[in-house]
Amino acid sequence: MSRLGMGLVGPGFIAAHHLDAVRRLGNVDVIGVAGSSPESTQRRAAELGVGRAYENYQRLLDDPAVHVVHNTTPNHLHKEVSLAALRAGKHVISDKPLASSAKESRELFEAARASGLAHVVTFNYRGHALVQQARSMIANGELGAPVFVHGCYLQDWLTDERTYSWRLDPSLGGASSALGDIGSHWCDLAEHVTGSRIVAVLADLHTAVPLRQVAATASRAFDASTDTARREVKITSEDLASVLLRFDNGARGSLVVGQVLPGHKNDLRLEVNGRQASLAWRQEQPNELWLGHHAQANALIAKDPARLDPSARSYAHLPAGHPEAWADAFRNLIADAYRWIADGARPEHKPAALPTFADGYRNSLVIDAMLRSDASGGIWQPVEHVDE
Ligand code: SOE
Repeated sequence: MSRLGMGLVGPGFIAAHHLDAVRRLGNVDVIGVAGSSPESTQRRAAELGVGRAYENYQRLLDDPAVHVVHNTTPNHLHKEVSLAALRAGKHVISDKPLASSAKESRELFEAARASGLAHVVTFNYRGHALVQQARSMIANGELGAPVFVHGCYLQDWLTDERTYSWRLDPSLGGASSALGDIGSHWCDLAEHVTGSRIVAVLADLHTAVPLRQVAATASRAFDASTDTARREVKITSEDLASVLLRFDNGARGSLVVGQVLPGHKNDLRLEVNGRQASLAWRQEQPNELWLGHHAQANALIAKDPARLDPSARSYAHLPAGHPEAWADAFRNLIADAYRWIADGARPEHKPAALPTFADGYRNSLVIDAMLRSDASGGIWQPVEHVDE
């Protein structure tokens, strides 16, 4: 198959970035989109420059021109749409978190594994060249054995109590809010970069803004609503989390997550300290990787394809001095997904950096263990092992 057709279900905020990434590939045709109502789908299809607006997602799945389904629906619809797509014989690229709960994620993982189709979850921060550089340096032993893995994912778009999102409603967003939305990215990144698994967690969760004044129309991530008519809504899911971590290689770690922290826009930071050296990467400065030493000068590695490890080089497309960022990393993930699909989607052909439903399921188990730990009043909880 030389060209592939893609269809997208859930044409909201992130959908535009899926389409942008796919359009940059060259061998993929954007066939159509399906949304929550025929009217809203028509409008979004026009805004996004997409030819077909399906009446509902089932019509999209019935279309033989669609080989790959991008599932960018709100979390509570992930399972239904991804399962239906797999049953219709379509490859699936799902937004994170994989589903609303670990139980649902498990169903998706098992269905995907049995399907022989490609299954991808958008832990897109893996797609940065310097993230791949960090991963290869650790795998090559350049840091020595990792002993401490720590960092944060901090945002401020939910600071204002007049801002509301479906992510805060457990029936739409799932059991966790900040952890599922962004803590999930950090945990995936920490495991991917270190090549080790989080096996136990101790979590303290908190809702710093327990009452919100909700406008008639919900605001999108990073936007404030301008509506004036409002009602008060009680929030039960966490907007802050502090977590201690244990990894299967014996490393210890910690993570802080928050979405109500003024000044922090999309502040994801990961630091790994090995016995010989340390490294740190920051999402808002993705073209630099900090290297820390004990008995020699510290260094900054710049994103320069000529100086990167061969496994990281293909994730950098521009020469030194030309920054690449969020959208480029997202495109790298989507490119890996379509490369895998074009190669027949066999497990042995999966690009090493590409996150699958197995990663999405394991990630749900990590978040689930954090929720259990907090509910138990602060007791360490093991993370269930997944046989992939
Ligand atoms: C909002 O918190 C959000 O858009 C997340 O949903 C994305 O996954 C993250 O990459 C950026 O922030």
